[in-house]
Amino acid sequence: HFDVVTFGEAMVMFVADEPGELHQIEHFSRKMAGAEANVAVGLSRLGFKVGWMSKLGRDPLGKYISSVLNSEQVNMQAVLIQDDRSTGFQLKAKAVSGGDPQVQYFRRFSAASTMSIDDFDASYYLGARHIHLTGIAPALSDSCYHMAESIMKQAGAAGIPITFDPNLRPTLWPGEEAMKKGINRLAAQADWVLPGLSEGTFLTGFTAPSDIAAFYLDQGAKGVCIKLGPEGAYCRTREEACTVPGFKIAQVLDTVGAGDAFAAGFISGLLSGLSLMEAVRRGNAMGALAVTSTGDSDGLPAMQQLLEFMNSERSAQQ
Ligand code: KDG
Repeated sequence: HFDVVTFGEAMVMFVADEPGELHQIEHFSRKMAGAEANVAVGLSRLGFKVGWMSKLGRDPLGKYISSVLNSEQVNMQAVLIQDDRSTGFQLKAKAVSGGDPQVQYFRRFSAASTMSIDDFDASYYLGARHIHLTGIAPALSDSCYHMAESIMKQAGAAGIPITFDPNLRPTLWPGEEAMKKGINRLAAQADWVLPGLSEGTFLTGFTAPSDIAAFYLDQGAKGVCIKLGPEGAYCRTREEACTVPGFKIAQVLDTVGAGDAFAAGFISGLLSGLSLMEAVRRGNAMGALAVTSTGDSDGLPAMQQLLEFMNSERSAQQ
């Protein structure tokens, strides 16, 4: 049995080696991207048993993703090969002064977009201690949306806690209203909703973290964590609320993947039975470590390294 199971699309990511617009770039470095796969890698490095459900094409990009996730010890038993489709990829610009870099996807009609609940054995995910979903996989196709909904329903009935990161990707949806409706419908079935502040504002119409949290608590969530970037995160359940300050980072290289790192840290805290504040603090520490590297998951630490980072920061603050 797994500690955590997730599902989604992994892509090969070609990150520009030099600054400039994507059409000008001559040299790229190859990495792996994909929000759910990043969370899987994060949790696996922290020592948890993780399963990832997906589809890849029978092509060199798919082989590369398999080899990365195998070497990260993410379980690949529920990764299927779709012969008539390709593995998706993306180009990413070099981030300038620590912002969000330009990204171009090549993932339409990808192998992963053909995922359907009937392709997977329910015992793979229903044996897990925890399930993590994001709003990206459900945006890939109707069958992927249905798969997310169905997993959430089954997990809810089986009493398996679910975290849901909205991870808004407007280019994957037919329009903003469809995205809002589609994401909120899934969020209403999650135990924990983990939006960024601007995502939460878009989805609920509220600007204050406490109001965004209240919106999802009213719909049945157990807890809501709103990621505030360098300011840390605000978390609220029915019983308590806290703002946990972020960790200071000398040089922010690339913010993509910070939310996934937060999710991995926060979930690890839940699984280890930490208090809400300590789980959020772990999420913040993971997010801080993730922004110090250009790959989405390169900066993710092993448990020992994470605890050392958190301890050194604690003493720096005292
Ligand atoms: O959260 C990071 C992801 O955005 C990145 O790894 C790529 O999954 C990805 C996406 O769809 O944008």
